[in-house]
Amino acid sequence: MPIVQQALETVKQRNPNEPAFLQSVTEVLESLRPVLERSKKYKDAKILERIVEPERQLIFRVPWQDDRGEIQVNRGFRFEFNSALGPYKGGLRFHPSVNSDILKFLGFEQVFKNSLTTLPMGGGKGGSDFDPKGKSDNEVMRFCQSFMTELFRHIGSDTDVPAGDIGVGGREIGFLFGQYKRLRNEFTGVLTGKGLNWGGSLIRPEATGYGNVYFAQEMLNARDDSLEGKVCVVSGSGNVAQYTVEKLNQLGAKVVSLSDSNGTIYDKDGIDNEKLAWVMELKNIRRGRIREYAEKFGVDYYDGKRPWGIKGDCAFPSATQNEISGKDAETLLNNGCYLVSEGSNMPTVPAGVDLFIEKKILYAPGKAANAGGVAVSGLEMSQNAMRLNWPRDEVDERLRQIMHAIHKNCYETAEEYGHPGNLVIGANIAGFIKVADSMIDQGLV
Ligand code: NDP
Ligand code: 2IT
Repeated sequence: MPIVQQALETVKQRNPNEPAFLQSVTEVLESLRPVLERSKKYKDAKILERIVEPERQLIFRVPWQDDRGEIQVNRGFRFEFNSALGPYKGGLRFHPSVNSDILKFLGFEQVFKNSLTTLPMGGGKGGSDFDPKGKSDNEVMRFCQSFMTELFRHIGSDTDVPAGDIGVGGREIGFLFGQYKRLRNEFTGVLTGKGLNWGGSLIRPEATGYGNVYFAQEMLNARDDSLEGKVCVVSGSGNVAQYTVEKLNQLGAKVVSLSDSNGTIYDKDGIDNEKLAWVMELKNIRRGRIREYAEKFGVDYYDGKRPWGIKGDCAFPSATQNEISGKDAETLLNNGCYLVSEGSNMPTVPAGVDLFIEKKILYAPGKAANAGGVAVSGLEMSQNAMRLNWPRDEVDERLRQIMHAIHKNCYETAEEYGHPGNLVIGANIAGFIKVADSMIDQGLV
C-alpha cells in the first residue's frame, strides 16, 4: 500500500470516531506526496507515522462550584503534539463541543502553522467542554482556577505555552495566569494573550485578524490587485472577526456581514468603525447576541444562517471549523467571490477546498492565513524572555513581515513542487519539511 494511504489507515484505526482529526490529517498527508516522491529519508525515518501521533495527551477532571453552590464537572485537555521546533504552543478552547477529536485536529494543524511563522515554536492545543456563555465572571474565574490547578504541572515558559482560542480571551487568560503564578510562585511568560500591564504584547489581540488581512493583501498584490473598494463577507463576531473588520476598514474595503452561532447580520452599507465599536462592546463586555445589531441599526438578520449566501468579492471565515460546506463554496463562487482567506481553523470542508483550488481563486488555508495570532504570541514570548515591551508599530511591522514571509514561502513551495498557486500544498509542504527535518536531526524521539 502506498505510504500515505498506509499512514491514513493507521490514523483511522487508532482514532476511531474522530472525523475532524482524520480530515486535517488527510489534507496534510495527501499534500505531501510530491515531497515523499522526491526524498526517501522521511519514509525511512517513519516521519508520517510519528508526526500524526501527539507526543503526549493529557485529559483531566475539572470540578468547580457554580453561583448557586452546585458542583459542576467538566473535562480538561491538553494535546502536546510536537516539540521539534520549540516549546509546545497553541491555544485553549472553551466550548461545549470540545472533545479529543476537535483538539487533536487543532493541535495537528498548529504544528505546521507554527512552523510557517518562522519562529521557534512546537505545536499543541487544549481546552475544555466548559461553556462560558451565560456564566458570571466569578463562575468563569472558579472554573479557570480549577482548570489551571491541574494544567500547571504540565506547562511552563520553556515547556508548553497556551493562549486563547474560542471562548478564551483576555478575561480567561487573566484568571489562568493568576492561578499559575500562585501555584508556582513564578511570574513567567507561561501564557500569551496576557494583559498589557502584566506581560502582554501590543497587537496580540489584533494579530489574527490583522494578519489574515495582510495575507489577503499579499495574495492580491501578486495579481496587481488590492482590497480597496472590495465587498467583504466575514463570519463570526469574536476576536478574529472584529480585528479583521477593523483592518479591512483601514484598507478601504467594505464589510457587509458578521455572525454568531445563532445567525447572521447583513449590513449593505458596511460595518464602519462606529458600528464596529458597538459590536466590540456588545460581544466583549455585554456578551450579547449579534441579532441585536440588526435591531440597533435596522439591517437584515438571517436567523440560524451563515453569511455565505451574501454577495461579495472576498470572504473571511472567522468563526469555526467546517463552517463553509461544499454547497456554500459553490454559492460563494457563483456570487463572484474570488478570494477566501481563512481566519478560523479548517473552516472549509474538503469538497469546498477542492472547488476553490479547481477554480483557481485566491484561496489561503487557515494554517497560513491565520498564523499571525500565534506569531505575535511568539513575539510576546520573546519580549517576556527579554523583560521588555516593544512599541505597537514595531510589533505590527514584524507581523506584516511574518505574513509576507509566510505567503512567499507557501507560494514558492507550491511552485517548486509543481502546483503553482496552490497554497494548500505550499503551506503543508513548507510547514512539514522544517518539522520533519528537525525530527530527523533530533533522533528517534
Ligand atoms: P471567539 O470566541 O472570540 O469568537 C468565536 C466566534 O465564532 C463567535 O462569534 C462565535 O459565536 C462563533 N462560533 C463559535 N463556534 C461556533 C459554531 N459552532 N457555529 C457558529 N458560530 C460559532 O473566538 P476567536 O475569534 O478567537 O476564534 C475564531 C476562530 O479563529 C476559531 O476557529 C479559532 O480556532 C481561530 N483562530 C483564533 C486565533 C486567536 O488568536 N484567537 C488564532 C488563529 C485561529 P457564539 O458567540 O455564538 O459562540
Ligand atoms: O489557532 C491558533 O493559532 C490560536 N488559537 C492562537 C494560538 C497561540 O498560541 O497564540
